[in-house]
Amino acid sequence: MKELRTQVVIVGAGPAGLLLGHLLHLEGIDNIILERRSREHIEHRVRAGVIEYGIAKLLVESGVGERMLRDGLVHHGVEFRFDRASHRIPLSDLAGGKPITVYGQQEVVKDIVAARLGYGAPLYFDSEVTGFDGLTTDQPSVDVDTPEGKLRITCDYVAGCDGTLGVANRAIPQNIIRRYERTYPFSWLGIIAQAPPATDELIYCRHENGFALYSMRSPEVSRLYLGVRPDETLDQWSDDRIWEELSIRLATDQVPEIGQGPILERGITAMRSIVIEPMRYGRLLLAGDSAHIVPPTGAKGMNLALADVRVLSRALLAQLIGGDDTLLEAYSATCLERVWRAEEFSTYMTQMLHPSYTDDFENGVQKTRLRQAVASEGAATVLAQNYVDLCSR
Ligand code: RFL
Ligand code: PHB
Repeated sequence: MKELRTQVVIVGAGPAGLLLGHLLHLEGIDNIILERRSREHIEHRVRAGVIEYGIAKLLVESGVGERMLRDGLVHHGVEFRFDRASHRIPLSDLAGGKPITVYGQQEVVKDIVAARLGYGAPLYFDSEVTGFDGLTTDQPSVDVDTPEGKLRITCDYVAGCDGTLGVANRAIPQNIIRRYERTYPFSWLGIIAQAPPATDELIYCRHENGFALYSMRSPEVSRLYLGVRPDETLDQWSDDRIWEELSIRLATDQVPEIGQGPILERGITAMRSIVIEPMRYGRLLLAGDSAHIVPPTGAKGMNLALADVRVLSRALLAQLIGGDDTLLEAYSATCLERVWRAEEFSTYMTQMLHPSYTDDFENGVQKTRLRQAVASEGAATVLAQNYVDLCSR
């Protein structure tokens, strides 16, 4: 078995692992990133699209935001549709002038991979972490299956950035971990379509048939979602049925119909909330989806993942360069305070926009919340500030 040593082993090359590796590299801390899948796979995995103001700033300030500044779509407002009417929330006006940027997660991934390969820091693809040893000692080690054979890496710290289904959160003993979980009675069917976006801003829509979301990736490509029942499968949704349902749900009395085009990609995602406490076990630190999941309605998952590693990189720097443990000791609590705010906001958005198929009382409450969100300046301001920059602190 081949053996290596580094300061920080990072499990997973999603947004969290890649940005952590990059921030540590900028501070001169050696790290190795291990990714189970291929480069091709992670660079084409279509997921998030909305980048908060402070997170966009973080990417720019760390030198990986150039293409996002050029190709990202800067939005100052968002639309809510219900009862065939359209209402605009002027996000930037209500949130101190700050905009959001619409830029695909896989583009963020490509930008950080390119930077890392450019300066030659280690990033192993097709390399799966299979286990850990000594997590509560000061010399933990990580076992990896690589295409060249087995590898053991000893290090000072391990960062578990390997998503919900990874190995890191499962390495924390059951009697230490507390897991909070909620599932929702619907999923999202998402498509990417070769169709110019019909509007300049995202549209969140509540219709009696279910939720719909109109988003985009570029002036030629739209990203759309339909709320569906959790047991529905892709083979029940032909292209024609998807477009028909989108136009029914998104129809209003004021604006033209949405544009259609060939569907390039499709997928169904279940909606869940998960929080794992604490986000640390000895020398293992969890970040991103390995520690928490939010339903996508608030557009917070990638933002939270990147906000975690901003905190974690500073804490590791203080420990490894300055010998100061204070930030690392506070890491879990610092992140969890924000994570719970994001869970609250994502729950609020999810519950307000997905009609219940069984509970009409719930539907009455939802509609009242939606009306408040667009008619009350107080409610709209809270929504805008959470949507645009929840991860600033
Ligand atoms: P990731 O991106 O899942 O990356 C984890 C990586 O770890 C690898 N891995 C391993 N590698 C080595 N050894 C092992 N044993 C391993 N086990 C796993 C995996 O292959 C993977 O590459 O987690 P990370 O970095 O924490 O990033 C989190 C985000 O990906 C996620 O929160 C967002 O995509 C959520 N999300 C959204 N977030 C937003 O901020 N804004 C949005 O608009 C938004 N929209 C969305 C979303 C997620 C969606 N889906 C499909 C879940 C829309 C959707 C539809
Ligand atoms: C997206 O563009 O993929 C997107 C936008 C807003 C969300 C979720 C996903 O809330």
